[in-house]
Amino acid sequence: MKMSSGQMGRRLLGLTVVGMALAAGGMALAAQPQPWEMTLQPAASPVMENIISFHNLLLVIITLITLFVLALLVIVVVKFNAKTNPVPSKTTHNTLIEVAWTLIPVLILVAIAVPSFRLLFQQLDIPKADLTVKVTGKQWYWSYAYPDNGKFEFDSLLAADKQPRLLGVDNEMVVPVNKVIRVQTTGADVIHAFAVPSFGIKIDSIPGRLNETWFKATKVGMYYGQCSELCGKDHAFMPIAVRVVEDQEFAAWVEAAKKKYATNPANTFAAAGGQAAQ
Ligand SMILES: [Cu+2]
Repeated sequence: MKMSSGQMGRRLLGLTVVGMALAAGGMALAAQPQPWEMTLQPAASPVMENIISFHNLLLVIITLITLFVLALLVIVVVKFNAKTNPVPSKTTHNTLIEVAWTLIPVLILVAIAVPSFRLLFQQLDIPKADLTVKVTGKQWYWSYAYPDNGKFEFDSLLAADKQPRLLGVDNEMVVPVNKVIRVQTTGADVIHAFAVPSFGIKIDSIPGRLNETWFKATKVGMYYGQCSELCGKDHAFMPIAVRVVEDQEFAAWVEAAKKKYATNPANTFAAAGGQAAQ
């Protein structure tokens, strides 16, 4: 990604303005791609916070390695070109250097592996869930079922007239703040993938298989994601919109949703008596 210093300055200014707006707006967060965005979307879950700090650590390590290799290349080009060094040395072995260039990269990899595995375990070792939402990827929309809250299910389709463009949907997935949400996902037709960057989740929705992940949203607000597995012609038009709300608001939404979706023809979950049907 190449940017002129002017663009960089504008980007930094934009970030500052966004930061100030977020601070002024309290805890509500609207996480979506921003113009001139360079970094990851802001974190709204413990896993994503750790993904961002791991990413930043790797960025430092890889920058130092790249600068070191660049420095070596410059030294070789300047000091050992045919003009300045007409008679090359015939050296073929140097034990000390060979041991160093084997051991140091190993140590760097071990240093990276420790936080990497810690993060992997945090993602895969699902804590005791407060709420389960079953997400089914379909061509080309998502269905959300709430087996713990009255077993209703509803479809969530792209709403062409809604903002943000290509991310707004008619029926959002709604979850309570600061609760462990277990996401179970499957595909009804082909492979889709359920991904919400701010929660640090991305998991394949595979027909005939139930995949599981989790998130704990730490800030109320709107969060957007997209299907992340090429699934057909409208792959780009099946966004994921998650509204994170306070507990009471969630309870009120559940009551309304039970009535609203009771007669939903897509509500195969309740119709099958709670047995997951596709
Ligand atoms: Cu898809």
